[in-house]
Amino acid sequence: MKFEELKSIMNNFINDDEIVSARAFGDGHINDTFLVSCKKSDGTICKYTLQHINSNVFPKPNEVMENIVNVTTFLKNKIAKNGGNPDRQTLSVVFAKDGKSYFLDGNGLYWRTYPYIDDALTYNMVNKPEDFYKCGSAVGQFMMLLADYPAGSLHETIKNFHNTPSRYNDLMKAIEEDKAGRADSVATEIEFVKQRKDFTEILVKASEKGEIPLRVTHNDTKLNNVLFDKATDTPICLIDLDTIMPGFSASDFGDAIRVGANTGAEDEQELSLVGIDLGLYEQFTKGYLESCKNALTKREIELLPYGAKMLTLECGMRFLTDYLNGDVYFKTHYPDHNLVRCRSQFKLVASMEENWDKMVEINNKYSK
Ligand code: ADP
Ligand code: GN1
Ligand code: MG
Repeated sequence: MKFEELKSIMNNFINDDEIVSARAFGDGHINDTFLVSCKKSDGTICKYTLQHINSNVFPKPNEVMENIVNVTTFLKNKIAKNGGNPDRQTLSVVFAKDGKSYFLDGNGLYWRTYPYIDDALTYNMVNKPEDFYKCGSAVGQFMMLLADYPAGSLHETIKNFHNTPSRYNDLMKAIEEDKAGRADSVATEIEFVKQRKDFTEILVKASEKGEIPLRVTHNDTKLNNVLFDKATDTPICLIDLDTIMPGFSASDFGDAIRVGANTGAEDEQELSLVGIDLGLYEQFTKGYLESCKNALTKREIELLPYGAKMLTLECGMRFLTDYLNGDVYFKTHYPDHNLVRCRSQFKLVASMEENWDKMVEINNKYSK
């Protein structure tokens, strides 16, 4: 997008500041993110993250923003009470001049902005094992901070988001419809999923039977949604709050493992590089359980390794579904990108299956 266009959108949020630059940044698969820099009349520079909310993915962006305003307000109060920095340890919504938490432009696009959190960065892969230990604590703490948030007041921003059997059905429908004419070429991947149909039901069935509670969860805890402090390499906060909804602890645990404990990238083409790194799995499990095991039930703790495999399988299924539908959901950078991502996820699932006993052993070690 052109600078002038971004500038005119940003002008709906901020007043006298002079917008000096705007550029696309970030590796998210859903929203369009821009870093906007402004120079105030007194010469100080301030930066904002401007995002176009993907309304194909989030049909009701106003509800997404209502959740985010309420949750971040709640978090800010808690963080301040705990002696933390509420402007840095969670996102802050910048309200538009008309008082709304978003701006709807003439083309029907929804925009929102947050102050850019400076001296921070995100990773697509883990740099140092201890960073992933700290990441485990951050994910556990996030859930703890929201333990007394009124879950019933949250909008479900994407229906059945981590309902894996429902994702399975979406895939079967996509195979049936075969919109992009690609189903024949992915018979191996389809078979891989079909063989694991019963597995897809484990978390949802446990919930239906009342074995595990619904909690307020982030639901998108992959590594690059954790903002790290540049100087200390310590997580500052979880970002990308669009999918905060009632969910399972195992989903937040699992999605973080899916990305952070993979020896390869989410879209690694060389599948021999993809697998579960048990050292990193252990680091995250240790950090996560230290921060929240007292609040989790025995069954929830037991199901954490299942969450790791579930979220990896589910994400692979979602990439495959999108590939079959003609790449309409996730941003892709080349024609087979979704298929490459899917294969990398399935390779990781297979690696988890090979190392299953060790994953369970690690879980047992830190649950005591
Ligand atoms: P998406 O839904 O597309 O993943 P995100 O909200 O995760 O969008 O933002 C994309 C990237 O932009 C993040 O991974 C992070 O690197 C960066 N980012 C987003 N918000 C901020 C912020 N407030 N401060 C600093 N960096 C940010
Ligand atoms: C998307 O927005 P981003 O890139 O952080 C997706 C997640 C997937 C992830 C796969 C709203 O996350 O569910 O796990 O891609 N977000 C949404 O990398 O669908
Ligand atoms: Mg993101």
